[in-house]
Amino acid sequence: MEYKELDVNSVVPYLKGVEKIMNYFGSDELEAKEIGDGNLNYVYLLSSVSDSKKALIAKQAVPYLRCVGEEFALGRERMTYEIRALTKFKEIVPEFVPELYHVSEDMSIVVMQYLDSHIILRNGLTTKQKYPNLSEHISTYLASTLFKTSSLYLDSSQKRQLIDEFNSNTELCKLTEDFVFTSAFMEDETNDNENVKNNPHAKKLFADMEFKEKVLGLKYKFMTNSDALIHGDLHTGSIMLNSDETYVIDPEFAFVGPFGFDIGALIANLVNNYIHHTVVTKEVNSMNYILQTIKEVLELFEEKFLKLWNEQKDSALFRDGFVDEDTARAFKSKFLKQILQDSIGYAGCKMARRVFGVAGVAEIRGIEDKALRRDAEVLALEISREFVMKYENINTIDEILEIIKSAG
Ligand code: ADP
Ligand code: SR1
Ligand code: MG
Repeated sequence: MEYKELDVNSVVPYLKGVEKIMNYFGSDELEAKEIGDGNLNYVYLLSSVSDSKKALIAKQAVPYLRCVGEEFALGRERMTYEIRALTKFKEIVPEFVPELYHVSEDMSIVVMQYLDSHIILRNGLTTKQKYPNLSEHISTYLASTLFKTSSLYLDSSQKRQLIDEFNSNTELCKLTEDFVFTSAFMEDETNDNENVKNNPHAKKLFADMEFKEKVLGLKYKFMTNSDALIHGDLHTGSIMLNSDETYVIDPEFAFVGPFGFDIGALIANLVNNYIHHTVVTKEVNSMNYILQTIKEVLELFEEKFLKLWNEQKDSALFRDGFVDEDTARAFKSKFLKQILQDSIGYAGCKMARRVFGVAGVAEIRGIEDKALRRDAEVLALEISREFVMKYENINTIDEILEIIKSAG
């Protein structure tokens, strides 16, 4: 089928032509609403007029970047990678990935389970919600997806096949190279230039060569480390949950990249939320909950990743009997410390890019009071700088928490 950009009217007739969707809705009359709040794509909620509980989500990529407009061309092939990643992650951690009903690379569309009783984690945290299973679920998601797509689990040819399947996601990797590691740290037309103009903090950041040198090192690792299949955009807007269930959506930036990148994205966005509560709501309970979540996620990730590794005898890297137990233990411990350190380096870049770069986060850019917004930005810049300058020397999770708590 030839690609056609859908809208709220044409999405229904298109989906009526898909057998599996029709089996789901039967003869019900359907209605569609566009509910996308992301930066890139269109998301339609398709529901039965007579029974609103019968509903699905259709997400289509358009050949441009939605948050900028049609003048910013962007290949719709990103949906091909989202489909592949959803499918792969569904194999590994089915409980954390929505059910897929229909995918079409030609139409750059995926139709999936409507998460009707789940909300975006960012919004939940901002409104002071607590999620008893979040750390447990997301640490399992991270440990399983990262370990089982790495050379610590796959054999050499499986790993190369995975790279072949994902590593032509060129345009979205380039978006990250540009927007996470570059433009937000220098004068650039895509920045939030209203805020950059006459802003001493922007001037200081753009001139901070020590910081930018470290960012270059992290960007280089991002471009060259092919550790595991990563989600690639695991901020708190890519997690939908309630008190029982957690789902990870939107893996269109997926590619075989560095272990620490998804962990770093999550930590960065949790810290941004912590900053919001510090500056705006002054809700100590929420701040403590976020700190505790960061600690639990990092601790549980290490524990679960190591457990998976200890259960795996042969892989592209390890051959049973190659080293003795003490050597293996020491190697693994050093390896995990490196993942922790890199995660914090990436977290620093990801926090700092949200201050002046394109696509800010609601917790900071959405603060209406200008003075409070400036306070939040300064705090974000302080923590991100500490993360980026110190990441190579971080030894414990407590040191990370100390950086966050002592800022300001
Ligand atoms: P983008 O790729 O443009 O960032 P997302 O995949 O993040 O788009 O989706 C945008 C929004 O659509 C989400 O923030 C969420 O509100 C909604 N959404 C996406 N997938 C689902 C789903 N399966 N169930 C319910 N809502 C969803
Ligand atoms: C202009 S691209 C903006 C951002 O949106 C996505 O969610 C990614 O984080 C990307 O960097
Ligand atoms: Mg997206």
